[in-house]
Amino acid sequence: MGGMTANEVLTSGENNTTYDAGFYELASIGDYVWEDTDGDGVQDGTEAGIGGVPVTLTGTTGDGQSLTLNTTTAPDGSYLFDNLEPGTYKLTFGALRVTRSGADQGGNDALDSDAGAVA
Ligand SMILES: [Ca+2]
Ligand SMILES: [Ca+2]
Ligand SMILES: [Ca+2]
Repeated sequence: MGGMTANEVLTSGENNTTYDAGFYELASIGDYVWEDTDGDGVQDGTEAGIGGVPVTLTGTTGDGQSLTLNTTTAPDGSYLFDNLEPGTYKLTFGALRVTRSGADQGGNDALDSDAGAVA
């Protein structure tokens, strides 16, 4: 996506160095809710995803706009919020009638659980 300024009149000898253009790429966050059958907080090979779990993203874009988005996990447990402006966001996972695993176990962020207590 390009951009365009308003007309700027330049007069004789003027040196205007204030015309800059900022760009950013959209971001995404996800991606998985699973049944941690051994309760160790780490996705193990035999542990399956949980579909139909409500997931809410709340936060503030980099330019200060509040944002709330809702989705539910797919049958394989996956979810994704994409096309996000850079910003600060948190995720809330719907309550299930099961116990939440401990967060940040095992040292591999691609495989660990990141959900702590609901504030
Ligand atoms: Ca596990
Ligand atoms: Ca983590
Ligand atoms: Ca993780």
